Amino acid sequence: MKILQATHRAGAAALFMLAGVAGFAVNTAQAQTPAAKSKTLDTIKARGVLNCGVNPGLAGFSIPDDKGAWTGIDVDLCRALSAAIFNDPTKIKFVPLTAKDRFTALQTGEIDVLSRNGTWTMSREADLGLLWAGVNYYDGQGFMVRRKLNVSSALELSQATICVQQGTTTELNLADFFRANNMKYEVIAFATSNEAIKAYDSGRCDAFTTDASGLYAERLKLTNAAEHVVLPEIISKEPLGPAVRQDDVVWFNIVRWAHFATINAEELGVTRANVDEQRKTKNPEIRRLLGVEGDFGKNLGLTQDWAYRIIKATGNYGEIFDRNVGAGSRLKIERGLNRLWNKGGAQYAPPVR
Ligand SMILES: N[C@@H](CCC(=O)N[C@@H](CS)C(=O)NCC(=O)O)C(=O)O
Repeated sequence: MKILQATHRAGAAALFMLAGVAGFAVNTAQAQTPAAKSKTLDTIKARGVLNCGVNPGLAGFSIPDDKGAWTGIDVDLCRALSAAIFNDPTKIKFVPLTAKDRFTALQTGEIDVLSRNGTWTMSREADLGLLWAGVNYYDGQGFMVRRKLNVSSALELSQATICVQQGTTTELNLADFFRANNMKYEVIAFATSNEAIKAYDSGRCDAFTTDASGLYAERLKLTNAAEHVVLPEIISKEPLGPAVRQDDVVWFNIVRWAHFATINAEELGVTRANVDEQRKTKNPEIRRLLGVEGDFGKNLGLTQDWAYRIIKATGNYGEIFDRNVGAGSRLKIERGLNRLWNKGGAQYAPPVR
């Protein structure tokens, strides 16, 4: 009898605990239901513009034309955000920032997002209190030299003078590479890329080093691009993407899903030209992405058609890449690692569901 009672009591306790757990689960689910608040999003909406930190002038990434109209892969990330928030890709104040000043501008709240060919590194998140919302360009560092130097590998650059930009991962990788290979070098570091490339062009340095995408872009500024060659070595990983502060996880999610929307659109064959037509599709994945079914934007403080707005404004990731840095641009960079995951590349987005 005693044993029975004890068992009974234990059973009741177990039941009670189970109920407690179930109750807790229900409560948490309910607590998550109301639309999450983003202070950053509220501020942007009240201000009427997105403050977007960009590179002052890097072809393919962010560059103003003579009328002050900005284009580039990093600019398009901001256009996507502006489209999702305001249903208008032009509600943006572009804030040009040097490599050295960019993180302070984000930390102090001068900008809402930093979309400036910034490499995602551990210390930039852990020490600077930032978060990378994604990778819109997988890159790596390379070298450019004068053809007449007759050098075919970066390993032949011992004793060379190298032009580089301050406040970049480029400076650090350069030091690592020469140390690891027991080579000596002289570095001349500049505050801006313009100064660095000009110094290289004028012959002050034997080599110029930066992200490979930057080599393609900066080459366009040289007096005679044909006199220069890019060496085969890629000495680092440079996952470039937009960064935000750590104080607003909902805003972080908005930036990250704006980028993912463009990747998912490419994977699903949704383009700027066919996005209206695609709203009528039976494909459930496309219907969810475009907000025909479900309301996935709501809990981020966005509308049901948030991703439709993005694709309508910027096109999918493949279109963004081609137009700015790929085949349809002056840079003509191959997709390489930036192909979709199912086409042999590294670009991958989780599903909208
Ligand atoms: N990805 C690297 C380098 C970024 C960087 O600033 N690169 C230079 C060289 S291409 C640049 O964009 N300069 C343009 C400018 O400051 O005008 C980093 O995040 O540190």
